[in-house]
Amino acid sequence: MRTQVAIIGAGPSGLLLGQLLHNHGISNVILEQRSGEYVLGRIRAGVIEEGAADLIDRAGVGARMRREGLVHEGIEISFGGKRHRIDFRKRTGKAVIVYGQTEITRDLMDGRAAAGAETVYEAENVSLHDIQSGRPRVRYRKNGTEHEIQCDFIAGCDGFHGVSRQTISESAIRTYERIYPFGWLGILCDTPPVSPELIYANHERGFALCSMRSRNRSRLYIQCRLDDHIEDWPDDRFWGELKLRLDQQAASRIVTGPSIEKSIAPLRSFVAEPMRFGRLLLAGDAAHIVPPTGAKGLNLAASDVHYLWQALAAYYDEKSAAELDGYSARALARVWQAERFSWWMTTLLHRFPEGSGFDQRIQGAELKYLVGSDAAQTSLAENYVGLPY
Ligand code: RFL
Ligand code: PHB
Repeated sequence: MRTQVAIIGAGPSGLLLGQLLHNHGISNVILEQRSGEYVLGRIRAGVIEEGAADLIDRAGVGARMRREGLVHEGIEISFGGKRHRIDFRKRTGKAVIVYGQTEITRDLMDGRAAAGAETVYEAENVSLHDIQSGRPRVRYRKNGTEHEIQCDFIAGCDGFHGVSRQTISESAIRTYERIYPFGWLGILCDTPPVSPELIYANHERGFALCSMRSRNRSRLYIQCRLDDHIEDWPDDRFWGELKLRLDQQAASRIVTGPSIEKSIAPLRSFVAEPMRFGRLLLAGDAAHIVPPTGAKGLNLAASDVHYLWQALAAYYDEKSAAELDGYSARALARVWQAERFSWWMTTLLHRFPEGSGFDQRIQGAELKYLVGSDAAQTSLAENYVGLPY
């Protein structure tokens, strides 16, 4: 089989890139190792920046997000028993949309099916070949038969554990990493949100986040130990712990119910440089990871895809490789801004097990500065709603 761009991975990066390329007349095939159902079963991001929302519109699949997504014009930061609102609209003129990654993925899948573009689910043993040549190839196995795709470019959109980045020789890639000494325990629950806006709580027992998916579905997280297991956290214990970490008013508004999903995620910052190796271009979690505190992972995947599809369009429309040559540097400049913000939010809001009294006093001072300073609130707001592409 031959196509112009072979895309590895049908997460948000791969599906969004595929749709934008397809709409522009650039042929592509997506290879995904899991089933479509499995991909839709992963509960992940919930906050969409305006830039990412515009790109989803541009891909032609934004109608449901615009209809059902909740526009949020601020967040609340809770510490010392009080909540403080950061007003995005006032500080930046912008807002974010709360709409689940699962729903975006579903909309992109539906769009792709309607467009008649090919996705191979349950593709096994995907391997990349000749990425430094002008004629790269991808091989995979499906239902016991070996297949090969010849293409002009390979887009590695296969997440942190994918095969694309691992194909690159170690001497050609440089990685930067921080692993945080805690995780997030998250539950999804069909109960109304604690508050109309997201609450990010700093508490001596650890961080907590009250988020949502809709007016009757809550997504809640608490900081947990890295060696905690799901079985250690029956629903009652989760609700009890969340209550302790919120201010009294928010705690009194919690409506408990059985969890419909529960998972533990470790927190990590990671960047691989560069993001291009010959004819292989990395995008999204395949190239970088942020801790979820800044709600940036999915949004960074979208900005990578924005730069990448424009570069590929310029290559095919104008026979110019200049934008492709600049892809890695352009994408990484924005990646590092989001890495900094996500690291800062994580450091500001979590309890570090090894943290000294000095560290805690500095954290307290930073929180007080934030809620007392217009400049500090503007800085948080402009990063949270998303820096320009
Ligand atoms: P994905 O979503 O991991 O998709 C990669 C796809 O590639 C497939 N794959 C392969 N396919 C073929 N062959 C192989 N060898 C393959 N190896 C892997 C995988 O099956 C998968 O389908 O990466 P992508 O598309 O780059 O998207 C990135 C986002 O999913 C991620 O950044 C966000 O979910 C991060 N994130 C959040 N981001 C936000 O912007 N806002 C948030 O509020 C937010 N909250 C979160 C999050 C991530 C979380 N976890 C658990 C990681 C909250 C959590 C808890
Ligand atoms: C979520 O709703 O899953 C969510 C929201 C904000 C974050 C992280 C996760 O910072």
